Amino acid sequence: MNSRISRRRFVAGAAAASFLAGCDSYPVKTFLLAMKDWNAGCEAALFSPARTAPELPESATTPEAAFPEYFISDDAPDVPPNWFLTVGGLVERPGRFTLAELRAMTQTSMRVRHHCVEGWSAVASWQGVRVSEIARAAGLKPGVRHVEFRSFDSGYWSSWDLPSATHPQTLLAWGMNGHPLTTGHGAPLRVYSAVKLGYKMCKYLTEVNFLAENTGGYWENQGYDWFGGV
Ligand SMILES: Nc1nc2c(c(=O)[nH]1)N[C@H]1C(S)=C(S)[C@@H](COP(=O)(O)O)O[C@H]1N2
Ligand SMILES: [Mo]
Repeated sequence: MNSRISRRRFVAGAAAASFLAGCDSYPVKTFLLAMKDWNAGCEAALFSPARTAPELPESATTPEAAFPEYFISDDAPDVPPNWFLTVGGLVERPGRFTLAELRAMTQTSMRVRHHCVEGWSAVASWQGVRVSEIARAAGLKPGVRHVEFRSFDSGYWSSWDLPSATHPQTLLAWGMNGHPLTTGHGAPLRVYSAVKLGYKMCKYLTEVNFLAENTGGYWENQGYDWFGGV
């Protein structure tokens, strides 16, 4: 049985996490909010696109039934008919990609550890196309600083700094452990990255937008660290 965790439990967990972090007292909260901005700057300064996360052996793989599935919708959202990915924003060649087109591009596979802010971690391999390949295909215009990922999961989204999004271990993944994604894990396409916490990796993708501005995110706008580095 898959350990599906409902939105209610997830939100309860998030509230407990912020309580444990001491966010309930006003002076502490103000201090932490100030620290968060300071942290985001520091984390970005420490981030090196040359630094890669360790890739793990097959023996480290978590049994799939024990790899949690998170989605904010009440049920895992079904793939819309005639699904395609829209790529837009400040690009020379805005366009659409079908899954077949994405699978015809250069493919990458990596087995890494997933880190959820709620305290669990798990290991799987992920198959897909690097976001840097998509950026190359689309042709970035000057001024792109952020990449926004949008989904068909009740409006879930996340925006990233460009260096993390174009890191060699950041993929638009269609596969998990060598098979197509299940609906629970984000079918037909999700972000998977070795350099970010779970909530940054938008599942059920519909759009990738290369932007000047930071457009926040579903959890980020509720207080989770925007950079969300591992
Ligand atoms: N669209 C969408 N993407 C999402 C989420 C979500 O609720 N909806 N949850 C995030 C969180 S908090 C985590 S930990 C991972 C979980 O990925 P998994 O379900 O494959 O374990 O997806 C992330 N991406
Ligand atoms: Mo998460």
